[in-house]
Amino acid sequence: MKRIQILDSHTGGEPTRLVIGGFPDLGTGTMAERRERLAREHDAWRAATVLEPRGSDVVVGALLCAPQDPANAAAVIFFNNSGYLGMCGHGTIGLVASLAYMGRIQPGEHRIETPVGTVTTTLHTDGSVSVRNVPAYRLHHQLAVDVPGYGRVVGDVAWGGNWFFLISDHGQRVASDNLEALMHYSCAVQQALKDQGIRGDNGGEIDHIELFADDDNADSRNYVLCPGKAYDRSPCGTGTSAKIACLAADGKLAPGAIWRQASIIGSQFEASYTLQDDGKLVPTLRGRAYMSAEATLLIDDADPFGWGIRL
Ligand code: PYC
Repeated sequence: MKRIQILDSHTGGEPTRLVIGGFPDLGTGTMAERRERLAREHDAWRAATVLEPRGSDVVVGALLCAPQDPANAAAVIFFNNSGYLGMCGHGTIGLVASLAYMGRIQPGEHRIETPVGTVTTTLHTDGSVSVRNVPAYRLHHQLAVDVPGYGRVVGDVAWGGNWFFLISDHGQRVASDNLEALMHYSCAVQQALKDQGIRGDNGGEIDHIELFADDDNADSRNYVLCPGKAYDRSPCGTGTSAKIACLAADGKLAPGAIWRQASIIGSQFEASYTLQDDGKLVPTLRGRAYMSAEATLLIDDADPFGWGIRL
């Protein structure tokens, strides 16, 4: 019997399963190198943790690692049903809440290493968490893609810790009673980007699709398709960062101004940005996670689905 120790939380409805023990040792190196080693040599552990029958398409896994720099609070590798993520905003908020639950951190600032850079988090005394993300930027403005079944779709390509295609003019109803249509549309866009070779910098796959609509209680409501055909229940921290980069590029959001991004289920993140001396835009997101489980996953060697159901 193999055992994996986990803490589950959710951030605005989006689950994070933090692995605190049981995975193979990934050794030393940068978080990008350790993510590569996990993917290449130990991917079965990702699958066992987040796929059915223990997990589901919506669960985002987070492997807690020792930081390279001992001054940092932790290091993390994010993964899901289809592979590995760069950064994850909701997951970082879940990680910080979990570290607090474990008694490993107190309110204050804590730096976390990720495969795409180190982020600075703040655990506030009210339990909410701010994440000063990696720099975000818009790569393409109003890029047209031909989407079979839907025609010409125009959107921005932006980096917020993952690659996003952001669409405002989509003709879809961005509402929680229209999830099937939103999934169909966003998957078609995702596939069209892939088929037409449209990528981010360094060949990065644009694997997140983000649709926007007006919202009565926030500045905007989004629907975010994540890789693996699951939609984000939270407003998506990296997606909100990408949105902030586009708003700033359009001159629609000033440094320090608050942007309230609602998710498709009505949960919210507050976001703003600062400009570094080198001109890079650094988004900060604020949200809250709640602990939902503390458990040990069991993998029985005799179980034909013990390492997850891979279809
Ligand atoms: O919050 O950045 C995020 C995120 C990425 C995928 C799911 N959530």
